[in-house]
Amino acid sequence: MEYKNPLGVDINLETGVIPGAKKLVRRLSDLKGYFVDEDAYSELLKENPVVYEVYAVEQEEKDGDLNFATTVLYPGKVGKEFFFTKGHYHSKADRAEIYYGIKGKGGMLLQTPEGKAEWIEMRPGTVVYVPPYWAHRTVNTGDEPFIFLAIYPADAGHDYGSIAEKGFSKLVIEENGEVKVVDNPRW
Ligand code: M6P
Ligand code: ZN
Repeated sequence: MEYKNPLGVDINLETGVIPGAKKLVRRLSDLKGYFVDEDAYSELLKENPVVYEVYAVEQEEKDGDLNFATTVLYPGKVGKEFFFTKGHYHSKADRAEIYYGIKGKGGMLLQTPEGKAEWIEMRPGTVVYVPPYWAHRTVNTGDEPFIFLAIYPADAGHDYGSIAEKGFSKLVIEENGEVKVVDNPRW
């Protein structure tokens, strides 16, 4: 039997960086078609800000193993819509996931394939259980980076397809200085 080595790493709780992790950067240009207000998207694309960064420690895609990753989701809006992660189902759709809020303010939109949506607010210390089959997207509703940890099965995979095409049935927007979860007119 070959055993893998255990690993302990310290997440920087201010920056979200995991030393030695693989870093992925998503800019606004990587989120083409994701935001409802296309004019606001084109305008902000001139600056093409970083929307989020992911620091991932991933294993081979094998049943039984676990991956973990932090995400640093920057504050910002496209029109009224707050910055968000792409959002995905798992390629193995029955795989669950756990999120843990580290810094900043935001929440998670979850959705079943039939379009039933849920919004869960997240603060430092909030644990969110993502059940099997639910798509999930995080949203930064604050004015500082929203940082959280995710732990997910190594064989879960990411299925971006239907979210990239249709989005979620709900949008998270700012209206009159308030955070609102409203129906997506394009759904
Ligand atoms: C979390 C995890 C990752 C995911 C990342 C960004 O860290 O769920 O698996 O990649 O968020 O989300 P997305 O892949 O939807 O852009
Ligand atoms: Zn996931």
